[in-house]
Amino acid sequence: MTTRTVFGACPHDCPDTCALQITVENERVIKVQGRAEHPSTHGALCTKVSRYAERTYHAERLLHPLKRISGKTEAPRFVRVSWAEAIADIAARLKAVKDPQCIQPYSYAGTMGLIQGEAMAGRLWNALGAARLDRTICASAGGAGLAATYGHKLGMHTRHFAGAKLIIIWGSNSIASNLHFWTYANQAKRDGARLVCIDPRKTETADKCHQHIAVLPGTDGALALGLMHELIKNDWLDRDYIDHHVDGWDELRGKALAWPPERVAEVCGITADEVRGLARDYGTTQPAAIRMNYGLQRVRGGGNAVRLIALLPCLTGAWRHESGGALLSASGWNAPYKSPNLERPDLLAGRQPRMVNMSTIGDALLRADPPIEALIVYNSNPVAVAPESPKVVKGFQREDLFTVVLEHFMTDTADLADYVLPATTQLEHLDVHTSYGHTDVLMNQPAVAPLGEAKTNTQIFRELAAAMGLTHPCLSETDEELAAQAFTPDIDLELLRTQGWQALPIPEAPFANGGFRTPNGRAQAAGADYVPNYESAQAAPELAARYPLAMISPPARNFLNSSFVNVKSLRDIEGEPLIEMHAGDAAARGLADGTLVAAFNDRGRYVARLKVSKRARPGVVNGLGVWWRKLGVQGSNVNEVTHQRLTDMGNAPTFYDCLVEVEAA
Ligand SMILES: Nc1nc2c(c(=O)[nH]1)N[C@H]1C(S)=C(S)[C@@H](COP(=O)(O)OP(=O)(O)OC[C@H]3O[C@@H](n4cnc5c(=O)[nH]c(N)nc54)[C@H](O)[C@@H]3O)O[C@H]1N2
Ligand SMILES: Nc1nc2c(c(=O)[nH]1)N[C@H]1C(S)=C(S)[C@@H](COP(=O)(O)OP(=O)(O)OC[C@H]3O[C@@H](n4cnc5c(=O)[nH]c(N)nc54)[C@H](O)[C@@H]3O)O[C@H]1N2
Ligand code: SF4
Ligand SMILES: [Mo]
Repeated sequence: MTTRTVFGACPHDCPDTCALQITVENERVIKVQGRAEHPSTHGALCTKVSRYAERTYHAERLLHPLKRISGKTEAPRFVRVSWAEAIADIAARLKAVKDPQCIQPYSYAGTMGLIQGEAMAGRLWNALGAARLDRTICASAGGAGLAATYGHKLGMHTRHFAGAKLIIIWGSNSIASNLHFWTYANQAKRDGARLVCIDPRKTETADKCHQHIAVLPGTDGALALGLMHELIKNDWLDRDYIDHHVDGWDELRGKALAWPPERVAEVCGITADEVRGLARDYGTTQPAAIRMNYGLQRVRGGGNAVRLIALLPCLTGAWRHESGGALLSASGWNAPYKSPNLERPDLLAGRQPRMVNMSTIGDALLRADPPIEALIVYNSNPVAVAPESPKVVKGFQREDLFTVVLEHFMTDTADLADYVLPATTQLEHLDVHTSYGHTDVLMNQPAVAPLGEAKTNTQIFRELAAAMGLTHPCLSETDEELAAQAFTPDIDLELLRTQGWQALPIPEAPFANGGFRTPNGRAQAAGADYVPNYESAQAAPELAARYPLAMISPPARNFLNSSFVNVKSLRDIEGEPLIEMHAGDAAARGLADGTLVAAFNDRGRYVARLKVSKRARPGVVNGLGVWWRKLGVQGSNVNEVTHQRLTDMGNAPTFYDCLVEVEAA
């Protein structure tokens, strides 16, 4: 028996980017663990990725190319074909598309790796002049909000949350989605810090905080303005910090003064005392740290909400402390170390192909002019995760659309493909990673050979490029060669190979003396304001009368977006698709716990099991996501009811800005 250990990195869309220790016995992975030596991983993985071997060796793993033999609206039937046949046919089909802009790539963060992500794919699309994809589905509203305020996506060190005396966890179910941050928050709690959670849902994280403030979805901007109102009225401001490091304060001050606690309470669905109490805590405790997550920016005013919250530590001078300030994303810290040329934008040779927003892929497939003729999907499951899925499905069902899906499993999206190509998992390929939670760079070494006939994304794109007659030498570079070009010379690849990660040098208290990454170094407050939800009693009273319940669809703890839904041991923990509802709302509708119900609106119907639960506040239902439609009830998932309208900044989706009614199914 031979046993060896391989160093890896978790590929998932999660701020923690854990360092993995993979045990291989007789060329089979038998264990995936967190590395004890890596400071932020400290030997612990979440439940999901502890099951990564189960996912990789899953009986339903795709192991050879498949070609569709049924119509797009019929039950999907595929036959096995050889790689040679698949590549030749796909290349011919893509070459037959006259305007290359009608070839549409669609990818997101199935893997966050720079190599299996866009390194080779981007080269192929640039060489072809294929349409570009605006990758907005997750974080671009908050990203734009941070950039408008601080000049870049920058924030506190995660580990310094351990030294805070007050931590506000704002729009984040950290225990489920940012476990390694929670370890630091918990350490602060043991050392006497007060923890406050702001979330419409009473999450497992809210359970562990001293206080939970259950705002209505999309009202965080109003709450932030109300806190500012109290900071001003009680003179809890750091005037010196504001004078030296904030632009636009007079304007913001005027807006905040229009938000006394009573007005905030009414808009946010909380009490005026909750606003006053939180303002007192925040105004009188140092160091105070705010952990935002992307949950709060999936609404119409998401960008502005992030702006207003990001300004709070500028008003109290919390940034003066290494354990004070705010964190939404740390990715701006590693951006200077990434090579801008990895995807070879020079291959575009001056062309500017059209850009399609991934968040409105339903409309794009049905309405783009000229139409999308070919769609290549990798690292994503849009039929399950994109908003307003009735339209997404309809778009994918177009008989004149040629769709190729690179996948590990037969997902809802793969079901609608013309070709399904088997891709390798993180245990079978090389990659390099940055993180948006911590600031280390990591390498993932392949632990075992590809399973079956699976190929890396990069290899599939190399073969397609060659079959299409594209001869630029950069289109045949190996994964090792790509990894060597991913970063600036400050990153030591040898260290990544031997140690597995490299920590980047980041200032401990980055904005203690201002120095934001805006042109004049000052945080920018001008223009930030509260924007109500599209679908709210305030903005759409007639709609709210018909559909009185706000629905949010945050991630289920044991899934990662739609990944792992097909891993039985994890699906067994989640049970079945649930809609959580407050007892009062259930009684008003005569609905009993455990009933099969439908959440519906003009767009669609999502069928799930009703859970009457203290986790739901009055007026808000929680449809935990994101199930595969075909593993859900009656082939539906929560995106049946979401819509395609975009956020105020960053062109992002507004998944949590969604009104429904619920009835027995
Ligand atoms: N287990 C698990 N971990 C994950 C993921 C997963 O699917 N499962 N997804 C990963 C991804 S892709 C991302 S982007 C990250 C972050 O992903 P996020 O989507 O930010 O996930 P959460 O941390 O669950 O935070 C969302 C929280 O915001 C709350 N929320 C919803 N609407 C509002 C609102 O209007 N205001 C406020 N204050 N709160 C609101 C929800 O109830 C939920 O508890 O997590 C990653 N980690
Ligand atoms: N209603 C609602 N919808 C949501 C959200 C929500 O909170 N509510 N969250 C949104 C968010 S934050 C995000 S980030 C998106 C996420 O949406 P996606 O990025 O589409 O994420 P996943 O659903 O995890 O799908 C990723 C797919 O990539 C595949 N994959 C993984 N690694 C590889 C690889 O190396 N090669 C190939 N070819 N495939 C691979 C996986 O098998 C998986 O099927 O969903 C969004 N959708
Ligand atoms: S906590 Fe996040 S980074 Fe760590 S193993 Fe789980 S999904 Fe991966
Ligand atoms: Mo995300």
